[in-house]
Amino acid sequence: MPPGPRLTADLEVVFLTRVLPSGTGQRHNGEMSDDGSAEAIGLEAPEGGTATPVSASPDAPDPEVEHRQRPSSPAFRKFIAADWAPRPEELPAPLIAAAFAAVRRDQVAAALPGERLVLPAGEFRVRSNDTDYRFRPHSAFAHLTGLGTDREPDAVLMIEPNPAQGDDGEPSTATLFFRPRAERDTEEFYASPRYGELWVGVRPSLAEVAAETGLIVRHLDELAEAAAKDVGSGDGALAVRVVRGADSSVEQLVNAAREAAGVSAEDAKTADTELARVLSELRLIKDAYEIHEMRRAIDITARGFADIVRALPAAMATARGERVVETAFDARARQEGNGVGYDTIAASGPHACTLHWIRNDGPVHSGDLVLVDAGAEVDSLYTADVTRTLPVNGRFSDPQLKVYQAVLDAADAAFDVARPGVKFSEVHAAAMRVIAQRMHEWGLLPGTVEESLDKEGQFHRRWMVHGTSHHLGIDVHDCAQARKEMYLDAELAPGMIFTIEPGLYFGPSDLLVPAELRGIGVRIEDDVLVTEDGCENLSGMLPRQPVEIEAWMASLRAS
Ligand SMILES: [Mn+2]
Repeated sequence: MPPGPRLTADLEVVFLTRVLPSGTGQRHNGEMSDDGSAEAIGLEAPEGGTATPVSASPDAPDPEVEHRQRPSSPAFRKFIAADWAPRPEELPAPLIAAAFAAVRRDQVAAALPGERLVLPAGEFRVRSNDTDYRFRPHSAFAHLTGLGTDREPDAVLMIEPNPAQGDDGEPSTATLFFRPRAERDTEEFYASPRYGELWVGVRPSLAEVAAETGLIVRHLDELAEAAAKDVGSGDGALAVRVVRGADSSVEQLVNAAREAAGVSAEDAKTADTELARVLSELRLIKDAYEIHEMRRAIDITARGFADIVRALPAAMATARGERVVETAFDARARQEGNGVGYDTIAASGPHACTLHWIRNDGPVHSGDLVLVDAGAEVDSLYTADVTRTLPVNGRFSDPQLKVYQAVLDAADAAFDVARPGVKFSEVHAAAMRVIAQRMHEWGLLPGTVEESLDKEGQFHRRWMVHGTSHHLGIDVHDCAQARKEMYLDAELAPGMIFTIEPGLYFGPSDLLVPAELRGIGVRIEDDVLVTEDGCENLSGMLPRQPVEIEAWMASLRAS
């Protein structure tokens, strides 16, 4: 997906995120059509629907209480607790990620020595009323524990100085606090929709998670005391930092301990920001496990794009064809991975000019291009991020080809410079030079190429407001808290993985561009691994050249 506002702000492009006001450029959008009127679907509009105030009565019954229908008699509780087979005694094997996570924890502890670092997995987020979103752990937590998929809600990783340090002990120790499964004689077992075994399945025991992660494990109930112990800023006291934004109750716990120790809110915030930076910069260079997982995510993604091509006839045959495209990919991502790493952009026709078009409710017409920006996330939570812009009927028209080739040339220019020692920002600059040249050749720029490339110009960016590249990994926009000197101004190094994703977007109402180009949006996005002497296009198995795309689409449709 296109880099978000944070990075583009660094690129000194401040006129982002909505290129088009809501509602423009959606000529195919089915909403608000005559057929959707109340009369057309046989409904009569209610009268006077604007003036009836509805106020909540203070005496209204609590629906949470009123609607519960779970049995709770002592006889029932005794009955449901009995006659279950014993738990398996065998412990699970260590996670492959566990050894890599241990090395990463040592790196974090070395960067902030002698401190307590608190990393929440996160809490359930409410989708509506009593229904939660599917749980995904915070990326820093996943990175430093090796736990992925939906593990473990409410858990907290704590890294702190080892009390045995000096007696040949490790300098730091890491403890995982989490909520182990409750036994069958508890109310949780049968009555808790969030944690109960009969609701969400058997959750792990302390011993099982210890075996998987190699971490010291403790019950979540012990967290509050452990997090606050010896916190302070004076001699012999311990500084503590917390990852913010993951779990408000853990944040409150840490903040209360710091406040009691006389740490100002401002100093606490500064300390936490620095922790976020350290954790973000730790992920700039991927280790062997991470590269392996990225390859898996990209392989699944490539298969998902083939599924999309096969689904295009079905997409053309229905009113909301973009949904057919989206769900074809979604099926592959869910079946082979954890899901999509971000909401798929399935943008047909002029919708391609809306950078984050994720409503995906438009039609897919023969003769249009469909821009699909999608990435599968594997169970370890590493995600691909790939975009292909495909001719719906299998053949590019001349105007489409003209735009596509310009974007491809920009991408190739970026690939040509991507190697160790080159600055991250130079990859973007290489792509932007091509875009500016083409816009000049097409007579769209108010001045010369150099005037447009100048910081005070940037006129070509009207048609590509997003950046060319972002780091990619366990977050789709990975390492986003890294300092500028470690990101945009840093030299590329082996093990970095980032996107190259130039685009051109000629909005349907853009009066500056020739009519034949209006409504055409193209992005080509690949995932790139920096090697010792250059770079590898990890998503290169998906065709990029127009003739290759046409041949690939034809072969998929023939099979
Ligand atoms: Mn991207």
